[in-house]
Amino acid sequence: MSHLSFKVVLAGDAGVGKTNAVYHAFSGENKEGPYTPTIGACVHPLTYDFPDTLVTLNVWDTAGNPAFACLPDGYYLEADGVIIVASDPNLYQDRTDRICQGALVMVVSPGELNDETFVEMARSLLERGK
Ligand SMILES: Nc1nc2c(ncn2[C@@H]2O[C@H](COP(=O)(O)OP(=O)(O)OP(=O)(O)O)[C@@H](O)[C@H]2O)c(=O)[nH]1
Ligand SMILES: [Mg+2]
Repeated sequence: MSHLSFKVVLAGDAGVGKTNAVYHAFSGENKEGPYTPTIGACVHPLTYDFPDTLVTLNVWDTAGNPAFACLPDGYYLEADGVIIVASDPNLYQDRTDRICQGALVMVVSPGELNDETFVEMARSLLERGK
């Protein structure tokens, strides 16, 4: 059994449900309590068991509120994948093109980010890494 790890940046607008989705993917449960904006970024490992290979996504859940994301470019360094959840993905796409040109990019509409998004990213990175 081999084990691959990838850095995935989760980027997008404030309040679109990025942190809630990571919490659900990690625990299988909905996050309770009030909305708490992410400050900077929180890294969460999500591990998926594919045939012969464990894939860990180290998900960098970034702040959507610009007031809490004063160094956003640095978060994208060395990213293998970027998930963009935004009404206008261009801002995040431009940054991806500038900082981590080779990253695999998935654009998701607000409200459509779910467990399957992360599984699909893990599968795609695994396929690409072979
Ligand atoms: N009470 C309140 N709820 C909000 C606000 N903005 C978003 N929400 C709700 O909070 C939930 C999403 O929260 P998160 O998953 O933490 O959102 P996020 O994308 O991680 O947001 P950031 O960390 O700020 O980028 C959704 O259910 C929203 O409806 C707000 O300003 N006030
Ligand atoms: Mg958040």
